[in-house]
Amino acid sequence: MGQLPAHATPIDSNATKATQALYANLKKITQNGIMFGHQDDALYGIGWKYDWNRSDIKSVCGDYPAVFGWELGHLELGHSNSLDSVNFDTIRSRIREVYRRGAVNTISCHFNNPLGGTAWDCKTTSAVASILPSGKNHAMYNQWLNRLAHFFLSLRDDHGKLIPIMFRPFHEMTGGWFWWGNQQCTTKEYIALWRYTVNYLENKGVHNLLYIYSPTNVPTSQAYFERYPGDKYVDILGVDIYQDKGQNGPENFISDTRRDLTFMVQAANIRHKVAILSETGLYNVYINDWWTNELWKAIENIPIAYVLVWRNACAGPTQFFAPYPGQGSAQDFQTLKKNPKMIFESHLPNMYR
Ligand code: BMA
Repeated sequence: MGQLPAHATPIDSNATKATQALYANLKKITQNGIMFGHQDDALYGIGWKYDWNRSDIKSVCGDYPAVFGWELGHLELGHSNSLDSVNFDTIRSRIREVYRRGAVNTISCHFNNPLGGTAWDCKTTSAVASILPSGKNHAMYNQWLNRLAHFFLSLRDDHGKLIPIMFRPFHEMTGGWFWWGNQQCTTKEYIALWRYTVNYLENKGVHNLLYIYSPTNVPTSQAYFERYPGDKYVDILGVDIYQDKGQNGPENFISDTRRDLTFMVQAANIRHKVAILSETGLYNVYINDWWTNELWKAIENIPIAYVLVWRNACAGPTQFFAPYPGQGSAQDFQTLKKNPKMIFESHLPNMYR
């Protein structure tokens, strides 16, 4: 442990001042409570799309989330729209708006399979190897990263300063449903891909990122850290755990989440990192008191910086993880909002100083 810094500093020694401040403040905020986050909150919701300043969360409880999630899948291909059909210029301008208001941004990437197909295309076990330095698609991967770097470097505030982003690539790697999953590549390949990606972006001058490692529901700390790229390559320890009707029913959801977050917080304290619940939710929130009776019970008294629920899709099959006006769990969400330990945008201290 001798080489670890005495306090939380980003892995990127050239991280911008605002990025360093965000990191220290993520650690600090755990003393006050847990920030609430929502994926694609500022882009669309149930029955609307791209309305400026609109948010299903705000419509229900009067305040914006403190953390806003965004998705960049298909940016790697050079497309102008994401895999969820959102224009990347729109995403950029909304990120700026969120930053202007003082809230925090996090980005995920469902990159297409470099051997063909979507992120969920898992037929091959050579996709990761194909983009590593000796792989046949290596040059193409560099091109993907160039596009990503270009986007990150275009995220600037009104004074031209870079906007800090919590970046969450290659998530849920302890599952087998993405081409970077544990059935699709070896641990060695996964770690090589992660480290290559971090080094490449840093070398391209991208210094506004905090990197999130986010496995999915795992039984032990050992399983959690199986594919960990190392303390020099990860800033934030996350985990993705959803509630569902099967194995992850209410009891298991609460106990599994508490189990994982508890060992993650312990590890984060020892390693001078930050712990979060990077993705959670109950598909279409069909339990009306899910917020206070299940989500809150899964995180209560555990010092994580934030919890983020997945998106409220405005197109395609009904898919939502946050309430909207009139939705069955909206009232219970208002109760959660009153919990002084849940932090929404208007309660945030300055996160960038
Ligand atoms: C998934 C689903 C998909 C979506 C993807 C990326 O979990 O919500 O519909 O395309 O995330 O946002």
